[in-house]
Amino acid sequence: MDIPRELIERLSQARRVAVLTGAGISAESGIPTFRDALTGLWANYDPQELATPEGFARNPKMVWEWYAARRTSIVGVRPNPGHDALARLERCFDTFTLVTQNIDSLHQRAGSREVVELHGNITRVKCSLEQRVVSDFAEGESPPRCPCGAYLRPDVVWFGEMLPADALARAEDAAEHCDVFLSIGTSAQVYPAAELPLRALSAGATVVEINPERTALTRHVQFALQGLAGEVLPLLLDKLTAASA
Ligand code: BV8
Repeated sequence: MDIPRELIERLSQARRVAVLTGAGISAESGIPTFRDALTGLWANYDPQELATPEGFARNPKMVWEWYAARRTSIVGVRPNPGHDALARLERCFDTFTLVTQNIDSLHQRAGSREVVELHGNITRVKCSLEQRVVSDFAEGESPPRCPCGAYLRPDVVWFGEMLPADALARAEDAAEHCDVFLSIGTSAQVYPAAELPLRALSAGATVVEINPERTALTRHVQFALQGLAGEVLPLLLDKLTAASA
C-alpha cells in the first residue's frame, strides 16, 4: 500500500481534520465488526432486531445478556496500531475531532483526548425509564433494575433512537468545517453517521476512506486507501511526520 504524495501534501497544509471511525478500526483488536458480532446464541438474530428498544422490550433478558457478553469480550482487548496512530495524529493539527460509531472505548484507551461517541458506550449502563447513567448496580437479575424499579439497559444508541444531540452537533460541525475528513473502518450504511463524510464533501473538504473493501462512500471520495487501518494509519503518520520534518 502506498500513500499518494498529493494526500500527504494536502494533510501537511491542513489545519482542521475530522475523523469518523466504525467497527473496522477495532477489528484488528479482535472485536468482531457489528454485523458479525452475532455469534453463538444470537447467530439467528438480526442485530437490527436486538439493538432496538422493541427488541429490548420484547426480550430484555436476551438483549441484556448479549451486551453483557460483548462487554466481557472487550475486557482483555487492547487498542491496535490504528487507534495508536490516530491518538498521535491528533497532535499534528490545530483541530482534530475524532468521531466514533464504536462503543468499545478503545480510542480513549489509546490516548485520544477528544472522542465524540455518536452511539454511546457499552461500558456504561443507564436506567431505561429515567435515562440517567447508573454506575453501581447489583448483578443477579438479568437485566438488573434501577433503584426506581425500571430495568437497566446499556448506554448505547439503538436503531430507531435519536443520537445524543450534543455529540451529533459536534460531529456535524467538525465535518462542515474541516480541511480533510478521514472515514475509517465503516461500511457507511448507518445514518446519520454515514452522512458526515458527505457533509464534509459538500463543504469542500478532501475526503479520504480507509477500508480494505469498497463501500457506498468509496465512489464519492478523493482518496480511497484500500487497506487495514492498523497498517495504513501508521504509514500515513510516518509519511506526514517525514514531510513536516
Ligand atoms: C436515527 C450501537 C432518528 C448499538 C449502533 C433509511 C435511511 C436512513 C436511515 C434509516 C433508514 N432506515 C432506518 C434508518 C435509521 C437507522 C439506520 O441508519 N439504519 C440503517 C441500517 C439503514 N439509524 C438509526 O436508527 C439511528 N437513529 O436515525 O434516529 C430516527 C429515529 C426513528 C426512525 C428513523 C430515524 C441510530 C443508529 C445507531 C444504531 N446503533 N450501534 C450496538 O453497537 O449494539 S449502529 C452499529 O452499526 C455501529 O455503531 C455502527 O454504527 C453500525 C455498524 O457500522 P460500521 O461501524 O460501519 O460496522 P460494519 O460492520 O457495518 O462495517 C465495518 C467496516 O469495516 C466494513 O466496511 C469493513 O470492510 C471494514 N473493515 C474491516 N476490517 C477493517 C476494516 N476497515 C479498516 N481496517 C480494518 N482492519
